Amino acid sequence: MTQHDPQQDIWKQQVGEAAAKLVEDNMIVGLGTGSTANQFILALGRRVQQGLRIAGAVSSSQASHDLATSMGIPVADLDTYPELDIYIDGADEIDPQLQLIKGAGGALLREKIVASSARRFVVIADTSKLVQRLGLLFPVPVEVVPFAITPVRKRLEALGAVVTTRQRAGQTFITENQNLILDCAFPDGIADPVTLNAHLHAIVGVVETGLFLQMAKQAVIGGADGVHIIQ
Ligand code: ABF
Repeated sequence: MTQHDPQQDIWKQQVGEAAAKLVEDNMIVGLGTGSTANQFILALGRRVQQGLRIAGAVSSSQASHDLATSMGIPVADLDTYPELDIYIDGADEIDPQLQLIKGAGGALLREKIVASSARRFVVIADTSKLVQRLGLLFPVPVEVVPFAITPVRKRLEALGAVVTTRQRAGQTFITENQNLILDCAFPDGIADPVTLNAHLHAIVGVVETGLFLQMAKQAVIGGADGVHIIQ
């Protein structure tokens, strides 16, 4: 894990504001999860209060739903809006091809569902999230059906992963979908994310992985040199 730099909070705020400017009148907007996505939601809320009229929003977590609602953003669900114009969310790692590791916050399944329902997925982050190779800083979170946890763990270990069951506050972490998360560390990083993701998905009992590949179209990155777009 990288060390927290207070400057990062300012960069997150800057990318949140830049991302909110990508939202246009009458768009249906997907809301990500995490501290960077929160800055986007706050900035979008301020724009809505100033008169931006979005058609609706869909949230990837209860926390983002609650924050958005408190800002006056009209949040509905995928039954109401099965297709979104734009999805904006953070990430844990971003490589030069805009392949991502996501899910440190535990919302990866809903994040991936909302991202895949959007015509355009924009990832937002500060420069600490940029990596040359995925997997060196963060494990890959794998969401698993509780009934299958032990056989799935063995199969993940057979793929070379160092597996930890996600805990929070001393308890086994349970996702909003009532599943568990196995964090899979790959000490040398991930040489071929596409093949790894295919192997992970082939394990029965795996619901989803935190590898978001060929999904993000654009990255809005904040750092010492200001806000940059990568695409
Ligand atoms: C979500 O929040 C997750 O997919 C990712 O794990 C995390 C990033 O959080 P933060 O912006 O707080 O670093 O986007």
